[in-house]
Amino acid sequence: MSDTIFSRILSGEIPSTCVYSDDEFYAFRDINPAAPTHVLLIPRKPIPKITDITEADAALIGRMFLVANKIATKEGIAEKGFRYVINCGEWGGQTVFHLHLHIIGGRPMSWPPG
Ligand code: DGP
Repeated sequence: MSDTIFSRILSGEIPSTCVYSDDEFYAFRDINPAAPTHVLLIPRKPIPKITDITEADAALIGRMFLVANKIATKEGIAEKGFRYVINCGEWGGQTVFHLHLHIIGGRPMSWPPG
């Protein structure tokens, strides 16, 4: 279940550009950036999809957004505005089944997404 590209990034087997790391989370630059800033923030806990979280994960997910806000500020995108995206499942465009938050900014974002 935890054998995804991101578990291999977490183990160091696949190299990545680290943006943030602590005992619960890791953040790195997306290999295929959708904007000048595109960071992926993942919990070290291998939760496949956002719909798999339970009550036991509530505080973890809260802390994930606190970390994301710190990253957005450090990346210099918080003031102008940016976008958080969590894709869920096939129709949601999820390709890697290890929960991840896209932190995307550095240019104006269009809405709705395609
Ligand atoms: P999603 O479609 O929401 O599952 O997003 C997966 C993202 O992961 C996608 O934007 C590309 C990125 N990605 C896939 N493989 C790698 C990799 O090996 N390294 C890095 N840095 N990013 C990857």
